[in-house]
Amino acid sequence: MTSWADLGRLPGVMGLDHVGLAVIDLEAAVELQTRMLGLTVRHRETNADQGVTEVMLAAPGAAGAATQLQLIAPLDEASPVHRFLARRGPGLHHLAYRVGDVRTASGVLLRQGFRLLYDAPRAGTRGSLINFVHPRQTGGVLIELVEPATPNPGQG
Ligand code: V0V
Ligand code: CO
Repeated sequence: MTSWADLGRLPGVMGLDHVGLAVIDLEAAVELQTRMLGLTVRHRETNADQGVTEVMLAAPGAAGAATQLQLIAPLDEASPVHRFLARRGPGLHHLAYRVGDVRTASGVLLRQGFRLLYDAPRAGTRGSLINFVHPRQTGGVLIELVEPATPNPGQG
């Protein structure tokens, strides 16, 4: 259990917000996830700043803040996801942990000696604020911190 002494030295993770998969063919990936697992599309968005087009899916009937699947395809060759696909092929790209306040969480991680990719949080899905820790510092998995814009990010 988290003790009071831990508050302020932990980033305040509330849950696994989403798992990001890098894909080449977005619609084929959506079709696979819906046909194979029955996941349903919750949201679609293009994020030019991140260089991706994305689709968020979740289990049907899952509660509002349920963990989602984020399928991401590169917008162009400058996209970090394009580099990822060229190097490693399609697959697990990042784990996104939901936090109450991404600036606070980032500060805590900085004090622990981690480097955040951005000096200030950037715009993520549905008006969220996001930042990342490089996979080199985390055992090979890109870690995203996400502060949702709304309290029930998976709904609708
Ligand atoms: C690169 N590497 C990875 C990786 N990307 N390893 C695991 N998971 C990944 N996603 C490895 C790569 O294979 C090399 O390993 C090493 O890191 C190279 O590091 P690098 O030279 O810094 O590589 P780059 O230039 O590919 O950049 C990696 C970073 C880049 C993480 C800096 O992908 C980035 O800026 N990511 C943050 C933005 C992003 O990913 N956006 C898309 C998601 P070896 O060869 O050294 O062993 S957008 C999103 O999630 C949104 C909008 C949202 O949720 O709201
Ligand atoms: Co993400």
